[in-house]
Amino acid sequence: MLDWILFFIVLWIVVVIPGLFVIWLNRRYPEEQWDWEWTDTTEVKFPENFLWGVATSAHQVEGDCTNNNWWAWEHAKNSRGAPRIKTGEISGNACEHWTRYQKDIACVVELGCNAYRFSIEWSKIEPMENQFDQAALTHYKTLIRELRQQGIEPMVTLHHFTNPLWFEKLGAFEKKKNIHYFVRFAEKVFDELQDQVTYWCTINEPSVYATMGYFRGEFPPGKRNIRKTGVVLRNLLEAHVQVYTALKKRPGGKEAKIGLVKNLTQFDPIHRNFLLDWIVARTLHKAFNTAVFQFLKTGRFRFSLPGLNLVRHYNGHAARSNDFIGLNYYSHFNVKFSIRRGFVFQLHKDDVATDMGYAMYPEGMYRALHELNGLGLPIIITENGIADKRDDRRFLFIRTYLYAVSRAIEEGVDVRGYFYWSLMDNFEWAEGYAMKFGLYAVNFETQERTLRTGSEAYRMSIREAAREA
Ligand code: IFM
Repeated sequence: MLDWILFFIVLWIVVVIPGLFVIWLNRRYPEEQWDWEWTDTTEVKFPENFLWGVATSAHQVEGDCTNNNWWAWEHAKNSRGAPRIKTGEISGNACEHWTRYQKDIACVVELGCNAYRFSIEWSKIEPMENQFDQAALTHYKTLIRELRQQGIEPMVTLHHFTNPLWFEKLGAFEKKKNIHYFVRFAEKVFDELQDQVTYWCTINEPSVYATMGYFRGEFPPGKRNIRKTGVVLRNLLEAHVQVYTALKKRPGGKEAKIGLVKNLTQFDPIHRNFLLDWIVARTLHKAFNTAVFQFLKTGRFRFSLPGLNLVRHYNGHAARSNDFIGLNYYSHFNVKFSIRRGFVFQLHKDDVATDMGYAMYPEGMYRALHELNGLGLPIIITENGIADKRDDRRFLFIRTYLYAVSRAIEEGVDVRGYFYWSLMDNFEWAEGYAMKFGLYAVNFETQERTLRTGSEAYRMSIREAAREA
């Protein structure tokens, strides 16, 4: 008798309860898959006054960013003597956007866009601690004036992955006590530009900065420490709240629209009937995505792994620290539990891969928008794009992703704008120049820009949306 009772207890613990849990997980987190053969991607509708933009960041396009942590990283070698950038390249002159910005604005106009997102290079504005370079500030003022003259709305990012060398040497965002340096820089830039700029992104992709620099070690400072990853993420979020609060108090603060830019990556289990794959997928989703959304919603930050509470934090102002939320959406990973490595990513056999290795999955954009809608904030898609050297997927990418955005809007999600990444090919961080994200191809010998065939989809979509509105 006792044997039977034991047998049933074990059966419940090992089979029935996990089985019921897996059924619940499947219902709660479906992996949306649309039938694209029967989908008319031209059936789209966008609100009036929608921001149609393209995005870049300073280090990736300007050239000569010699005074920041990335420049140092590009010139360093790893412990095996290999270059830090996979291709062995350095950012160097990049797209020479610093001097060629007028021609680049002409490209933005040619696309039919009404907005341009770019970042301010902190190391050029504040090359030494508390020494500000007025000429560099004037450069950005001129860029903004030119944009406005062409009817293009500027959107400024204050932090896009790079730190001045002096800040990096102080420990950058590893240390909470360093946050005030970033707040001071943000205030300085805001005071100079606020009369010409409405849209401000505080920090670009905090989870990517923390994960790539402190967990995977592929971005500077190349560390691999899970607790530190959580600490850096916490400090970046805290820096966002402090910058928001400080800017709101300054002249022009009330009128400005200030938000954090969050990259949302979708994680789904490879085997939807296998609990361990589910645990891996949900854990990654929580650490990479939900931890940030929870903080922005409730002020409570909790960075944890199953059975391991790594970092906790609370800031009561966090829930009121965004006028909009920026969404960068690129990727979808199917994950599988691995005894040796914890988890591995895997593409489905039917997936169309981008050159970055991850799959094209427009349904993921739709899911991301619905998830973000829970924050109750206007959403601006601050980045979305494809690395496609052969230019044989870009057209489809643009059409299907815009369809997904339109479908979410139709269902009530408050999306105010879409910025394609990127205006032109540029320095793709650890991947060097190999990844071609540009609507314009760049010949790095001659600096000539050429509109790619697939990019026509974006021009067409903007034109059609204007006709409909
Ligand atoms: O190039 C990057 C950008 O700097 C941040 N978001 C993702 C892009 C493509 O990987």
